[in-house]
Amino acid sequence: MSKLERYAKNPILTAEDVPFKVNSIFNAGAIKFQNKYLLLCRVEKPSGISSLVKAWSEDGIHFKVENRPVLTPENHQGFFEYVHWGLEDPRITRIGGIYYILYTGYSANEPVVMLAKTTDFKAFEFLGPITEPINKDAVLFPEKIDGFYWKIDRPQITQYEGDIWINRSPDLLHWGSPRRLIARRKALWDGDKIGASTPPIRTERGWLMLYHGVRTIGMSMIYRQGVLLLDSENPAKVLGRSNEPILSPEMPYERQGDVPNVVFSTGWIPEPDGTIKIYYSGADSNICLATTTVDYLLSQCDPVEDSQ
Ligand code: BMA
Repeated sequence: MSKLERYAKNPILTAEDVPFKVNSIFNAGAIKFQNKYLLLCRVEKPSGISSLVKAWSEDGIHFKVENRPVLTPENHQGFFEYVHWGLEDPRITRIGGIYYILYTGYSANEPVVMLAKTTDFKAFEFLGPITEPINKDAVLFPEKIDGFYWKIDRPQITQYEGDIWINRSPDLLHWGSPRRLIARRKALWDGDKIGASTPPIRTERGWLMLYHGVRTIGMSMIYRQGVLLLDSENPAKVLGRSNEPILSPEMPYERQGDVPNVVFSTGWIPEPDGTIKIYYSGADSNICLATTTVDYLLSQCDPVEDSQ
């Protein structure tokens, strides 16, 4: 395979596949757990408030959604005030035997990044907000680098503007040494807002991850996916960035839905043969699959100028 291919029968999950009443299912974190593919999906209830539900698969394509959400605003005792309007857009990172979930807590306090951890995806420990508002689209690196945990997130200047930042922590709770990782590129596909999409994976050339870029045209905000390559030893150093998106809304299920013209990924699963399954959502209304190779994504990373 030389490039990225959408699964022919996309979308792989829609609201009709959810065994309880929802408006939509989208933006799933993804991981392999006990030899199965696990998606932790955002489900928006008819009320408009989102929770997170698990969906399981043997082959990474055909998923069965569980009967009820596993993470809800109501089960966030002690932290309800940060999530009472919903839990959104989970990203999963495994460090050793522990699975960490970074997700958006939405409330009257505006969006913050929340952290929870689990070893079995049944019992979860809530560690609460790990940023101030407004911040979202956070991903955690899967190992310590230079003695620290590292995360990437997106503090927002306004509702419509924000760059991607990186910071580090000795304990996953206290974060510091923030650096701006990459900025928006005015007039390009990622000119108005950017954010981390998938947790970084280690490759022979550095840390590889997907990010999303937004370009606003008239009333329309178009969300696309690009790639970033970061230095293995110093992830605050950017080695590569795609000048063109690797995935753009083209298909009807990406163009039409609750938010038109959106492709948005929050999870991917690398396979031992060098292929990688990218789970993404079209138009905030479904879950889709695209497959590519790590080599192809690396080939899409263009050299960067210091000013980026
Ligand atoms: C982002 C987040 C995502 C959403 C995307 C596209 O800002 O709110 O949850 O999928 O916009 O609408």
